[in-house]
Amino acid sequence: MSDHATRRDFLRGAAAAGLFAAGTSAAAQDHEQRHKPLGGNRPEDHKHHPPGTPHEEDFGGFSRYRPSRGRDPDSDFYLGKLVPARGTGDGAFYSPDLAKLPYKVVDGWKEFRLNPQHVRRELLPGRQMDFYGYNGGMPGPTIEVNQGDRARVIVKNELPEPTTVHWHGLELMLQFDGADALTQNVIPPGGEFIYELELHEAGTFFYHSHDPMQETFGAVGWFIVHPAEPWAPKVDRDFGLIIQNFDILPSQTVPDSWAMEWHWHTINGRSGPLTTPMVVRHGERVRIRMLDFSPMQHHPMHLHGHTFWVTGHEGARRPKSAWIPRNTELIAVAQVSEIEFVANNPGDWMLHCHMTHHMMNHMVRHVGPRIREDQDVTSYMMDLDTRPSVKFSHADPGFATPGYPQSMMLSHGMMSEAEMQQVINRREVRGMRPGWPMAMMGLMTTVRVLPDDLYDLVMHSEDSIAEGAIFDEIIRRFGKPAMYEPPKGMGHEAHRGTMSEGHEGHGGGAMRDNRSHRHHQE
Ligand SMILES: [Cu+2]
Repeated sequence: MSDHATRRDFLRGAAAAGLFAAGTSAAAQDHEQRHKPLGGNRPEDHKHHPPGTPHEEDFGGFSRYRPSRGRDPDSDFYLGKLVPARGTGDGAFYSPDLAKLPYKVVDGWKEFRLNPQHVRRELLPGRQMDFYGYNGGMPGPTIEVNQGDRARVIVKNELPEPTTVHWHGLELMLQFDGADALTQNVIPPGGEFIYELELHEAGTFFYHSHDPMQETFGAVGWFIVHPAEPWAPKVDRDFGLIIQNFDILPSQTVPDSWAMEWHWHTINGRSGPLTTPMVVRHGERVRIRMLDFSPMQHHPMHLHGHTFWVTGHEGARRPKSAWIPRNTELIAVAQVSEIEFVANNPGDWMLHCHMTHHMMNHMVRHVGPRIREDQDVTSYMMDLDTRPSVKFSHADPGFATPGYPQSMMLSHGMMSEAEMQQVINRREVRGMRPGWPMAMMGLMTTVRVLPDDLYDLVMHSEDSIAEGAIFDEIIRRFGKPAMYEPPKGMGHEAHRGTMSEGHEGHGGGAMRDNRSHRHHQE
């Protein structure tokens, strides 16, 4: 289906469903529109061919558009293993929230300029921290080349201390390996060093400072080498996620490189809920490359709603006979896992680290919430039966633990309205379920699988989309609306101590415009 046809279809369909919130600020009108079904009135018809779902193909019992596994585990299409791309995406590598490093061709070499430097990065709205990165980014900008290319990287050290750059995984000429002392002299502050890399490999590599302390400050970036012969099957989407942990002590903005308790968890330099969702079309073949560049923690990354194939690592692509189906993939320090799956299950699906202490920031003892306020720990430890009761509330003054930290810089417990707007006023999150930021913390992000018409509405239209409208429509088309309970008081306002107006009773039925009607009294 062409993009034009798709757009026509969704405009027609979306208008009928009242998905456009523009000019419909009255709550009653919103409510009515919200419950008007899109297209026909027989949802059971949509089970077979919901709106926005292209024609089915047969892949031995595996469907591109429905959760399914296929009949024969040894078939090429089992769990979507070799199901081809839909042809809807361009398959270009895309690392949300990270830049790409430009180059110019000089005498047959692709010439990049990489500047190690101090970088400020906003991990969450208002949480500006200090790092070591490259060219204004932490992680640094992505270097992208093709197998067979020759790359020259001119590194100018803008750090206040010496550095070198290591090209992780490349089988390169010894003198360019970046291992200071062992293979080269350090690059002094203000100094320059030229690395020449002749790329016979293909795969997911990365560059980083070879000073361990600088690594804990964030000095890393992608080095993607695309294969001369494209990997088969092609993908519609190719995402990259760099996972990191930092220890940033109370009232500080600089990571502690000696620490062992990592409590800021980031994906591409952002913590949930500020991580940017990966938005894909229903039925697309998707690749996600994940690098763990944490100082010393591994991450079991778990994807909801889909089973993926592990197709490669930082060394190279796996032979297809060695692909492994999983829904949780453990990635250790300095390792990459590449996963591929067919996005056959519409909705907003978490991709998150499954270690409980990485599921939100500040899950360590020296920064955690003090749950028994104003009590002398040593006295009640002498007699555990006298322990005072736990008080666990963000509004609890016990959170103001001496020394830590002004408002704890918790992920969203203490966000101002303006800061929350920074989270929810992004294109990629439009129409998600009210209150969704409460679920996204620390080392978490989202894969949004949207039927074509809803994808175009979210990603390409300038129309405003009411909070929850896309989610509701997916429930209506693919879920069991009669059994669905809308959110009650789950708007993010309800979870902040400073909440001034509630939405109890409205819940998901509150069809609010993200941009202009958030304070509309309903
Ligand atoms: Cu983890």
